[in-house]
Amino acid sequence: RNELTRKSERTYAMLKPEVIPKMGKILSFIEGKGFKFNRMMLTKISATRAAEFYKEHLGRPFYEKLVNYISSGPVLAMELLAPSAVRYWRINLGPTDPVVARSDAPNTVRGLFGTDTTYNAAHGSDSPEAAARELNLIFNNLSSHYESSYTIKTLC
Ligand code: RTP
Ligand code: MG
Repeated sequence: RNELTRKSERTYAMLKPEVIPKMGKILSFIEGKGFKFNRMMLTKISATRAAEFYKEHLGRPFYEKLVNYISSGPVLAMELLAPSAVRYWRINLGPTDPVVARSDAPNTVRGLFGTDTTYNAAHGSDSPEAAARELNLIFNNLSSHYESSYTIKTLC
């Protein structure tokens, strides 16, 4: 009929400290794209955990600034569920630099809510393996709400 059940995927999304005061608008945007909020936690990440989280960037010129920034205030940690969630969330996040996003992909989280390459509103895992690592690191063994199927209402 008009519902399809597809295998879902999980991704790790995180609203960064500078957008916490306007998280409602961003959550509406995410909800409007059809993601399910599977786990969600407003939390502060310690500098040690932030360093572990971003260890792939160790040695890059922006690494320390990034770790300091992410551990400087509350973040909204989210497990999002959707078909092809990793790729779908990266598309909706937009380019790393919000200035680029505003010209190339304006209707994205970074295009709409980001400021610059450091204050770029949100994070998204870049692969299912990265998502699993990041979700474990941030949520430990907190339970998930939904099952791993995802029902899509279609117009056909
Ligand atoms: P993310 O991991 O946060 O979803 O972003 P991304 O894949 O688009 O960007 P990535 O290359 O993984 O970089 C991770 C975060 O580091 C900060 N960054 N600053 N040149 C810079 O100052 C610079 N480059 C990257 C950004 O906050 C980026 O999201
Ligand atoms: Mg990345």
